[in-house]
Amino acid sequence: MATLRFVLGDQLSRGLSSLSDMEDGDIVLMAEVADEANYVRHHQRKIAFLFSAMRHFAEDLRGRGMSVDYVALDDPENTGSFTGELKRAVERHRPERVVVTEPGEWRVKEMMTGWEKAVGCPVEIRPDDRFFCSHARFQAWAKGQKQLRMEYFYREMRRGTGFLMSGPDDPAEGRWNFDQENREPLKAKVAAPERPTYSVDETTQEVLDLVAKRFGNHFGSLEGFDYPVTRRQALHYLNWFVETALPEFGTYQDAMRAGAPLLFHSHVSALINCGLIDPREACERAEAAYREGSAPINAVEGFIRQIIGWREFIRGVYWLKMPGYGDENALDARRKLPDFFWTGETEMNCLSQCVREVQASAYNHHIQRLMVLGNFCLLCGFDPKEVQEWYLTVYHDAYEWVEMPNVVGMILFADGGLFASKPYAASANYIDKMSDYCGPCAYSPKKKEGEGACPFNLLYWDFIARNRQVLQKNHRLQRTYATLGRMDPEKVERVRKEARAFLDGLVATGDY
Ligand code: FAD
Ligand code: DLZ
Ligand code: SF4
Repeated sequence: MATLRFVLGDQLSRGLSSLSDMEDGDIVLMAEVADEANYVRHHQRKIAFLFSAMRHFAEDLRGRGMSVDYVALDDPENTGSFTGELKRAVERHRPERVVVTEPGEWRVKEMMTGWEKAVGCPVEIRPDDRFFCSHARFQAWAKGQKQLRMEYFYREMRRGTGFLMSGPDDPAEGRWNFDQENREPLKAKVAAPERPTYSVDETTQEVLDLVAKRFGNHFGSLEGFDYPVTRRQALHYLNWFVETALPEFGTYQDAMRAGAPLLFHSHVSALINCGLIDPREACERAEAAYREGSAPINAVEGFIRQIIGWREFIRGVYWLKMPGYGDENALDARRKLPDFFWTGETEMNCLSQCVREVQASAYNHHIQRLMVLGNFCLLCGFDPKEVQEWYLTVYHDAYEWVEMPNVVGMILFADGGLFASKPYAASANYIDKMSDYCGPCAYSPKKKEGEGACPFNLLYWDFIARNRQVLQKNHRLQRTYATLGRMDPEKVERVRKEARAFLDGLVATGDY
């Protein structure tokens, strides 16, 4: 009797642990299920990308001689859930056992642990070894630490992987981190490189039609879909990035420009998260570019740090703190998310640009997510649950394991500072320095109060004053609270009054 190997939509890797010992007669199961598309109402582009990538991956496996049982969304017998589809497949194939790779999300892990009982045959759950750091290793590293610091974890990962190391404890060029070089605003004469595009084949067109029909009322647009959907395209794209955009990736990592959403960013998160690109090969290619002299250390170190540092660290935090991490709300934030997060209809140009870009492409780069949208969510005090749902819905790379710690810990400080040493709160000055958003905006980044003052300036001091009790003991905010203490109390009250009027004016119908 054969083994049934259930491969999920974010497990599209030929080297997946659940496929490692395929034998003749074994069957790979893949299923498009409505529950996964609807547990949040994912961006249409994300669903289309994933279904197309899944269908192409199934073909790829078949081309390698494997037998794949693929259940499409519009199969009349489709039950709409992972458990339902596994149950039906077990009835069809009567396997001796089921083998799976552990999922990315706690929700699905809970489901998986019930499968043996639900389907009536043994289910083996294997670790996901596409990550560099196992759950056990992260737990051992975090043990006994009240606050987790990514920078120290990252050094461990550098030592362990050997990326950019000159000796066992010698980072290349004598430094672990070149972030100081990576904060340049974009000069007007610097043009963003043109990206390769990938044409829509018959399989992708079928999926685009299916998504338009079944999920046309979800957020976002399918227009101009040109993202890689096969392993070959993903590799082609990665190589393009390393050769063309990586050299400037570091320098302009924090810059933002209206109408140029990608700049020098890699745009590979969705490809890595679904398995089409292995994080190891992404780092290896980047390191090779450095060794060959075609990309500088600040770019390559910055890119590798995002992957072996932040990405692994964030996953570690998720599995360390689940379940319950998503319920944290240290700043007692309760405000509803305004409608313009779904429509982009706001006079605040920075927010409007970011929302319209994500509507069109299911993508914003990190600084847009962190310092524009995230900063605004923090300052306004939006309910962490609403913010989590938004971030999980709108991005094509969004999975709870990576979205949740970035929202709860990084932007909202809702975990009370488990890994952020202080909240990432900033006034308009930062956005003005790092982008060209403020020029045409209805508000002025320079005005601190009164007619035309940028809401970020009002909200910043309101946030600091509103959260005094929780935040004033944070040593990194001592100077901020000292400044607040020196400010004219009448001015503070005027600014706070304007901030409250702004907040009360936000329309949040909850209709989106
Ligand atoms: P690049 O800037 O080119 O970086 C290279 C790679 O590093 C990324 O592809 C990604 O794999 C990794 N990376 C960088 N920063 C992080 C980080 N903070 N956490 C995890 N991985 C990181 N990333 C997701 O993949 N899925 C999400 O759902 C997600 N939600 C986020 C929510 C918030 C509030 C914030 C602040 C960040 C979030 N990120 C998320 C992290 C990061 O913004 C994206 O990975 C990045 O913007 C993707 O674009 P890129 O591929 O061009 O990245
Ligand atoms: C995100 C997603 C969507 C939209 N649809 C499917 C699907 O139909 N079938 C599938 O196997 N996976 C899908 N996924 C990815 C899963 O949500 C993901 O595997 C789990 O969240 C575990 O990380
Ligand atoms: Fe955003 Fe304020 Fe600048 Fe307008 S002035 S773009 S609202 S930071």
